[in-house]
Amino acid sequence: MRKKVLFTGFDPFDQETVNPSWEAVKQLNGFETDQVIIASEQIPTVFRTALDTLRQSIHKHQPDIVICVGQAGGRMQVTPERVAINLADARIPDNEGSQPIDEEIVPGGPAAYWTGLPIKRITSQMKENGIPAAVSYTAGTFVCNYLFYGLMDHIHRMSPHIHGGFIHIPYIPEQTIDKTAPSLSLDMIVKALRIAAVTAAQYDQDTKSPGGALH
Ligand code: PCA
Repeated sequence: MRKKVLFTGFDPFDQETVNPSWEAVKQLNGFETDQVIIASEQIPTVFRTALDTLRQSIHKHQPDIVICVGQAGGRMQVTPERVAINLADARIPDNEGSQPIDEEIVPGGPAAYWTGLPIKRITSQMKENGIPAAVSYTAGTFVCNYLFYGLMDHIHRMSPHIHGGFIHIPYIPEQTIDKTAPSLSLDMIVKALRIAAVTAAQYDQDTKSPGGALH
């Protein structure tokens, strides 16, 4: 059966004029194969509003799979995230000026949630298709981790049939003209996300293959 996949991307933050997560996921809106049909929505880089918008998008699209995507400037690879932690600890203010420090996202909630996506399979499929990719074990403590934790909390409490998770992506080249930082082309990022959607639609379970990090 064809699976409905909801992708989300963020609006630009931290003085950037684009966010590659939104640039990429908006290209996937309406994409269909025998296995998937994709819808995309934009999420504000704002604590609290981000989660409200995500919940509304889930309600609107009734997806089988939710993949939230965010920019991780400085990373060299596409990085499916393994774990979301119950901590908001912002180094910079969000797009509406709030900067939570050492706050629990869900007071009294579990310290962490695991991803619900087959991230090792997704990562190896990306690499087989020539895309630099690696599993990540931290989504940070800013709005991306906040959205990821909120997504997993929503799934655990309200919609356990949904498979959900988070993927961080590098800058795109136009963002690095004046920076010493790695980037990946938008085409490659779009291809990586398409692979993630199809792989998540094919497999509920991950493989048990080596892939951990040494540090
Ligand atoms: N990246 C930020 C928030 C929005 C985005 O695209 C993060 O990694 O938290």
